[in-house]
Amino acid sequence: MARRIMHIDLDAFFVSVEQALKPELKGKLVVVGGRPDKRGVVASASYEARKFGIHAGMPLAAASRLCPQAIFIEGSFPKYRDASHRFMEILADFSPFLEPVSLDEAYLDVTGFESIHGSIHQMATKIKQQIKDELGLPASVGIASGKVVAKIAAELSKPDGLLEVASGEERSFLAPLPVDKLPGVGKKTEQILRGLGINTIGELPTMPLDALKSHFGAFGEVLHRYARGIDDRKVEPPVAAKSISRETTFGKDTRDRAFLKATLRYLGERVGAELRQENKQAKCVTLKLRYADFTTITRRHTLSQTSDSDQTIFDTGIMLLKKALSQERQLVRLIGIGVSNLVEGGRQLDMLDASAQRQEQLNKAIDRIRNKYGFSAIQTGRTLLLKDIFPETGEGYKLQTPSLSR
Ligand code: DCP
Ligand code: CA
Repeated sequence: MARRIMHIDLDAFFVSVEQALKPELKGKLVVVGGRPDKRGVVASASYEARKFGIHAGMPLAAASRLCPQAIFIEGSFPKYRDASHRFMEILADFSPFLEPVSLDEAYLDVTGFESIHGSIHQMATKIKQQIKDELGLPASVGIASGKVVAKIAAELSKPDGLLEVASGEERSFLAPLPVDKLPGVGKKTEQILRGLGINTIGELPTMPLDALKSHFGAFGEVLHRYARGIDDRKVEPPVAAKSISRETTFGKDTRDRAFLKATLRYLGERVGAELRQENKQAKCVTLKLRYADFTTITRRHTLSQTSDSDQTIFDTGIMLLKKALSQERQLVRLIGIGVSNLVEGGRQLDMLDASAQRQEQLNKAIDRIRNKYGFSAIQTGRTLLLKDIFPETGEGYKLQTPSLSR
């Protein structure tokens, strides 16, 4: 039986979340990313604003020149993360075969689900309706026998769209589209293909496979397959993390111990929070350092007892840091800390002494507040030093890489 794969992508995600919270913004020229007089780029633009040529990644100043009357919003990551969680929960109610791709995008394998919903098309309509009813957000859905075609169908249907490509129609559906619609085809690949006289996806398979391979290596073979609408990749639910880590590169190389420790504390707390959120305990702590000359070292320590406490992660990190710095005189360019050899579940409370219990209660209370108000709501002693370095919430949206991956 042909597979039925859905690709669901929220429209103008950050903007739509702002509009759901403030309905007076609906239908307006809205840009999320920051004030136009600030540095920085557009994260998301409403479809109305896109008509003026505004798009994600464009400097805010340029966006404001194109459309001075647009409403510019700073945005706040915890709201988007919350909406993303609830979006994924709705999808998970429809099928257990769910693969989140980024905050606002996921694949769902719904093969064989026709009978429950009448048809896959009707199922998609229900999914869209539920996202609208519960979150107030518009979504677009593509349905096809594989991921590539489903994703492209969703994109073409935007905004608030629904497009199903019947089994057997994949190749003719793709044929008239420009080659850069295929995943992995960026500006460079597109240019080479154009040089070879290939502009549409339909023209791609007319090239001999060997010729494609000679230009693009293994990717040439993938392109040849995708262009014919063939994509057997499975929808893969996320596997539990094998390790959790956080790292940061400094704006300026440093040997300042207090600063290095404060950074380590901040990163260690992020690792600890995620560890507890996943209800895991770690057996190993790893420190990573990159020096000014780009030499990178990792130092690992095995704990005598598994732990999920910030203090243990931090203390171990500091011990490894002291040792490493005593062996190397160079300035430090990057610091990171991670945990590995993870095991399920919390410890038995009776195994803990009183102070460890207090520590555990404190960690849990901190996690609760952070979950509610965002990561920077609480900063313990040493990380206060970092306020100047991470003036934002400390969350990833400033990094412009919306992703659930670690
Ligand atoms: N994002 C970002 N910076 C970028 C691209 C995206 O911060 N350069 C954030 C804001 C987007 C969200 O990720 O709202 C989702 O990215 P999409 O590419 O899916 O874009 P949108 O959802 O905004 O619009 P579309 O309707 O085209 O999916
Ligand atoms: Ca989107």
